[in-house]
Amino acid sequence: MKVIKSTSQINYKKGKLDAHLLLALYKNMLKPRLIEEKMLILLRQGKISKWFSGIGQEAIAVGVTMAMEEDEYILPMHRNLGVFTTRGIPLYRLFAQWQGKASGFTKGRDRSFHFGTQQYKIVGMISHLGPQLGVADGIALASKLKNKNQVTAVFTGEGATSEGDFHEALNVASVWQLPVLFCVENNGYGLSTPTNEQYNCKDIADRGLGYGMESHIIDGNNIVEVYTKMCEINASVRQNPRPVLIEFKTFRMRGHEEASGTKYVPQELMDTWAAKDPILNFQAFLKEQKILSETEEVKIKETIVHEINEHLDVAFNEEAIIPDETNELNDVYKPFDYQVDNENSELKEIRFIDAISDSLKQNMERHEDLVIMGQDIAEYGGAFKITEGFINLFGKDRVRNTPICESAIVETAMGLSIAGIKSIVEMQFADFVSSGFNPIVNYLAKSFYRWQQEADVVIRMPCGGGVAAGPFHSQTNEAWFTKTPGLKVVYPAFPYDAKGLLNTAINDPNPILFFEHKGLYRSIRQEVPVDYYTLPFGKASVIKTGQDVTIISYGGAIHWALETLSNNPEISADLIDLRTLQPLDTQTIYDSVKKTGRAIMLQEDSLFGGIASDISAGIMENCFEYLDAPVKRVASIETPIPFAKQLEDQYLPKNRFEAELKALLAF
Ligand SMILES: Cc1ncc(C[n+]2csc(CCOP(=O)(O)OP(=O)(O)O)c2C)c(N)n1
Repeated sequence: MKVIKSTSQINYKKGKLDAHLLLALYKNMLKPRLIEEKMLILLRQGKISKWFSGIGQEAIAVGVTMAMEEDEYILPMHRNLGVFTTRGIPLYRLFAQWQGKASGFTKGRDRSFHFGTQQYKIVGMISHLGPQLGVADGIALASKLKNKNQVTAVFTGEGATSEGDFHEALNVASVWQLPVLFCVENNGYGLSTPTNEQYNCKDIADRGLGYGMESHIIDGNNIVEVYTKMCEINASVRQNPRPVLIEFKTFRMRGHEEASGTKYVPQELMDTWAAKDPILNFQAFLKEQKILSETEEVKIKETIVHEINEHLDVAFNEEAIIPDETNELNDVYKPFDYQVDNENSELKEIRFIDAISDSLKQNMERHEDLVIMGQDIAEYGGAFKITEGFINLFGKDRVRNTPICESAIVETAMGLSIAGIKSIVEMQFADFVSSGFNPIVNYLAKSFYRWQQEADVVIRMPCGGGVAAGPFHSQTNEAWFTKTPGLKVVYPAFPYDAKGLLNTAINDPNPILFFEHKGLYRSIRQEVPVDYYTLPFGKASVIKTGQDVTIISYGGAIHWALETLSNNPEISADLIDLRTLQPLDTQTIYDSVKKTGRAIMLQEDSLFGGIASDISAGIMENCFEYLDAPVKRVASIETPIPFAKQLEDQYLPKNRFEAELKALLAF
């Protein structure tokens, strides 16, 4: 810190705050500033990578954090070093995190502030910015459901308020009256974009009205104002849970990140805000008030600098991580100890849809916190009536109608998981998952690998064609997810499997996409145990056994294969129902292909990039010398799925399968 001002330019109203507390606010702001000044030197020396500066914005992170209880969650962004330091994280751990070392928080797997820690009740961002806001909704929902009287604070820049996630998260928080503090740091620029190109209202706080939400504007450079107002708001929200939108006016004094500079910012603006520096002004104020002497100031700074240097030594001296492929692979999924639970109960013939409904009901009984969320699932019972009657059994707190906002609800589910609550999200149709795609593939899928935080969420996906419902109500979009490490993908074809696998999915703490072919809902019946039972993931079921060919399929297409075999009793085939696509039971596939020497895949999705392609490649790589014919994939044609029946029939592979199977046998 170079300039020392003699008089304060900010009007501090210290009210009842005592000298001890004022000094604590000062020290807590000073620490991130001095760390940053050191980081800027290290950056110039090439000793650290990218740096996002929060210089000039410290009062917000520090004031908000100090106004919260230690066990209340904070979800910071990339300029909130002050949150991490105020929560008392040992500095060497932060330095190790930034250097990609093992004593950081992500085992070198993610950079800068992209991590969370349950120990310090901090949930760090993902690069996409906006998803933080919906995750805060989930944590706050958990606090409300458990009557904890806690607040959750989440940060965002003004730039990220333009993302849909912001709108969705505020709307959900307001409709559900969740105790979230939405803290917008309005620092003038989003990278190079000034506020007038980002939004078209006077203040972001004005938006509160539209969401039916209380809002405030706070001088983000005035630590006393930030702290006292946040203490007041927090006390009131703990008593009376509700969301509050708070706009902190501040300024970004350095580049978006160090390499990007500030050439596009008028010098005048820089000078105006430099005069409002939150630390220099507060320091001058403390001196005016005789709370801080020159000697104390020097001593405080020396102590912090000493701490920084000591911890930097620790981090620099720590060995670099030695890559170990097994370690990496073992951390993609949270270990799950599958429990066999096969009660020998009475059997009852039920439809596929009843199997899903039974499983959900039995799980709501077994897991007392389990929450189901989805559009129209409460009184209306869901688009397919699967949760009909559930609110009478479990109440509206646990069977939650949601606004139409797939992203925010997936993020809310993530937040619930962070706070220790399992949840199930029903997509009204699997097609609509695209509106919640980002948090699934970037937040839920990567969170365990990044910082060992499970995403204990099942996303139910009513999917599939053959029902003349057109391009947006017929897709089977499992391939969007099978390629993303961190997700499990389950796709049953029979009521027995549907119930047992859904039970396992709900027990498993990993994020699971559970596909339910809606064409099977009311057309497929089977005898199913009335009581609860589980089935393991990664175990295909061999429905028919034979000698001449291996047929591999799943979901609705299994029933086309069965029909083909029943129409052609002379064909001797192994028919493998994969049941789960991730994990995939390659052993059963390869054993069968080695026996029959021929393999054909039947997939409802269009061909390119589907799971059939990967299975085909796997067979080539593992069973080549056993093959008597090239591996064959049969799938839908490369168009979107059409509406008119004759077009849909042409699109789907059902009618082509028999000829392809016979051609393969004749090869
Ligand atoms: C979805 C997404 N789009 C773009 C970016 C690139 N990006 C990262 S930070 C940023 C600016 C964010 O501005 P703001 O929210 O105002 O926060 P600030 O950096 O000013 O603190 C941009 C464009 C991103 N990370 N994620």
